[in-house]
Amino acid sequence: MPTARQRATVALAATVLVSTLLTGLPAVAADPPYERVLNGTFDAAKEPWWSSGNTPAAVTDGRLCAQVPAGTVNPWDSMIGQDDLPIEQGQPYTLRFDASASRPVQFHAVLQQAAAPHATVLNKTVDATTTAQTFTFTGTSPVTDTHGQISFQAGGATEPYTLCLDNISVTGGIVPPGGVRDFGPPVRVNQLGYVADGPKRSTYVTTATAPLDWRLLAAGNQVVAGGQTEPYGLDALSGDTVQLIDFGGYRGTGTGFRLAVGDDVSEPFDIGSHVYAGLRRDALAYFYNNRSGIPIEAQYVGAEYARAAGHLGVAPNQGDTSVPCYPGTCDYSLDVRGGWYDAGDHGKYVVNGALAAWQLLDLSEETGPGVSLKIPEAGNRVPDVLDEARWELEFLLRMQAPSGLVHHKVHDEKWTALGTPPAADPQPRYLYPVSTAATLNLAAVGARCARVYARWDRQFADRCLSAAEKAWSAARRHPAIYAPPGGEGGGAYDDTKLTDEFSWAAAELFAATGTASYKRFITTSLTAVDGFSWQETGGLADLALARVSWRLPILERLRLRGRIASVANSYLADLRSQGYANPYKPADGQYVWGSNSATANNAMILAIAADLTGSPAYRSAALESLDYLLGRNAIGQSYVTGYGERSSHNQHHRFWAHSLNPALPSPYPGSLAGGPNSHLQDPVAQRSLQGCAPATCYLDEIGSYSTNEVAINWNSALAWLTAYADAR
Ligand code: G3I
Ligand code: 9MR
Ligand code: CA
Repeated sequence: MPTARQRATVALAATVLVSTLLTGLPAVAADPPYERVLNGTFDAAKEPWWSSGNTPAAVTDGRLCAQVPAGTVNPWDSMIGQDDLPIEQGQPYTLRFDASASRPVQFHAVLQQAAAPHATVLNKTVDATTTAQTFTFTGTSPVTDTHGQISFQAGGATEPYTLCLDNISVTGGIVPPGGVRDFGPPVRVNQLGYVADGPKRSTYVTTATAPLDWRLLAAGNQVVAGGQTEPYGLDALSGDTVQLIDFGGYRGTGTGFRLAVGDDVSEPFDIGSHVYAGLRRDALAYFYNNRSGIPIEAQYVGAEYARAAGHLGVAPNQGDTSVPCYPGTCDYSLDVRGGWYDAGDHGKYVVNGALAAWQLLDLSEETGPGVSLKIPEAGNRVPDVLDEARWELEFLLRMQAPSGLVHHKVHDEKWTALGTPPAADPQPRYLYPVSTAATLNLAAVGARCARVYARWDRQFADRCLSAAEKAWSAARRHPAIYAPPGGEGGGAYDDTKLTDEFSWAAAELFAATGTASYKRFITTSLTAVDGFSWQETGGLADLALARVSWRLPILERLRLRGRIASVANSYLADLRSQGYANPYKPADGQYVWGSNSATANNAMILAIAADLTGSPAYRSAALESLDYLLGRNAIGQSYVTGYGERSSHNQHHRFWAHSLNPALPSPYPGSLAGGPNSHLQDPVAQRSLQGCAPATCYLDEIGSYSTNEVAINWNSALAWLTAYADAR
């Protein structure tokens, strides 16, 4: 995990800024000169510095040292560099660095456009000796480009040598890091729309402290309702001073409404009973689009999104049809075809896959058969949402070794480049070792599968149950096999606390079978602070029991309902106490990776509490949570592709990489971005979001995987919530 060392990088660059994270105040950029490189001091990590494949580089004694090979021709045949430095036309830049080499050598220091025509700010010859010296060069940029590149070009050597660099700095330019951000109109609304009989609120960013008049405008601009704003004050997590607008008294429906305060006018939105009808389908279409091992056909998704099947062994793919264990970990191969790609990458990870499949199974219990989808299985008499979940379940079953233990994940040896469609991935793929967490995830989702599928396909339900029971016994015999360390080419999904996984699996097995002996392993319950996630599954035990409360004695049933209601109360309070209503309010004031899924999952808990208690306040809060995801937030961003005027459309994805390659499509409509992440865990976020207020730490850029990736467990949460919002 990159967290610790990347935090160090952040801390370093943050010295030029007044950090919101520390002061709680909105970010204020210091005056120029601005530092343009990241991690120029190599205190811990190498990233985001890179080097040519023939020039291995590593951090040694706090410097970056590279092994420059002999026998290359051009200076750029052996490089060390960093990308995405912004350069501005007519602005002077100063490059400063320390360099030494294992023998006296010459190399080039270059600041230029990364891509053709490579317009150059400076290109200087450096005479390095065995003693470190400081070099300073200046130049003026002939162009404006956000993709400037600093490189040290050492090609053309006749003998190999070691080149060490440190304290690299590039200063210049007048645009503050990250540029000037545009958050759209200060009247923030749900840019998709409001459910006719649901809550209708908006947040207005203003320094005014007294109530103001608001107007609701219909499509033709006529005022159809009006009232007074309610002063709120400083919203801590955004740094905004806001007022609230409640237009719930308006009973009309239609499209193209806008809210206005003075001259400030919101983005347009609808009001209707079925504003989520389209999104609930698209949120589920995410899964077909991300299937592995099957062609994605134009008849279901349109020509633009059609693509060849990935990882069936057709060149250049190596195929998931017979994947060997990671060298030295076991001596067999498994057929682990199918399933969904996890996210923007081509990995398939059992813990996350199980959670996402579980959420679709739970959705089928929440709303019944649900809507029909454009998938090959449509019309087979099984609800389409279950067909989709089964695509993943079949893969999860394949990940089980004969011992009953389950492999943690399958992924590429190295990360492929963005813009690589699944079928073009040439990397070797490996099966990574078994883990107790993956095993328990299969036990849990397998048990849920057995219960849900019982009325649709008895045979499949039986397969699910026997795999689940086998997994459970294997996990009992091997309770502490932890996920292997991250490594290259795939996510870690690491977890060293498994009491929650044992408890969830036991609850699902009890729910499926009624076998009392599982009950003593149910040791966790839902808590507001943990909610649930791929890593923290303790709360899912209660959500499992809630589906079969008839199996519990009356007293236990009442307690269960009380626990879920008390968590819902807490989320309700969190939602009401924020300027931008949101049931996610992290206690430490920091947004996590995938924060949008925390919002959606907490909203799901509110919805389940509404089901259990009949309390309309919980349903309202669940619906109001969608406002946050769809634009009523600190940056006026709809985080769902294709829904809202200002919607995310550059998410991190290897096939939906239109922003890098115009021949590839943008993300499919209905794709949820990960959302604000305080920890700035990628170089793009580190460069552009220094000092961001937690709720604003988001960039709709393809490179920002820590704020702007898509993922199966995030879209499953959106699918669940939008289906709920549409069904009631
Ligand atoms: O558990 C700690 C918590 O105790 C702490 O308070 C909090 C704040 O620091 O951090 C929590 O851990 C976080 C963890 O997710 C669980 O939420 C880590 O900081 C955070 O780095 C970690 O992020 C995960 C990320 O991978 C990096 O491992 C995301 O949840 C996860 O969604 C993401 O998943 C990636 C896959 O690795 C690869 N495929 C794409 C996918 C989506 O981006
Ligand atoms: O693309 C990867 C994304 O799916 C992951 O969530 C992320 C963190 O594990 O890593 C991304 O891959 C990047 C890698 O970590 C570092 N080199 C650049 C990769 C992005 O293209
Ligand atoms: Ca856990």
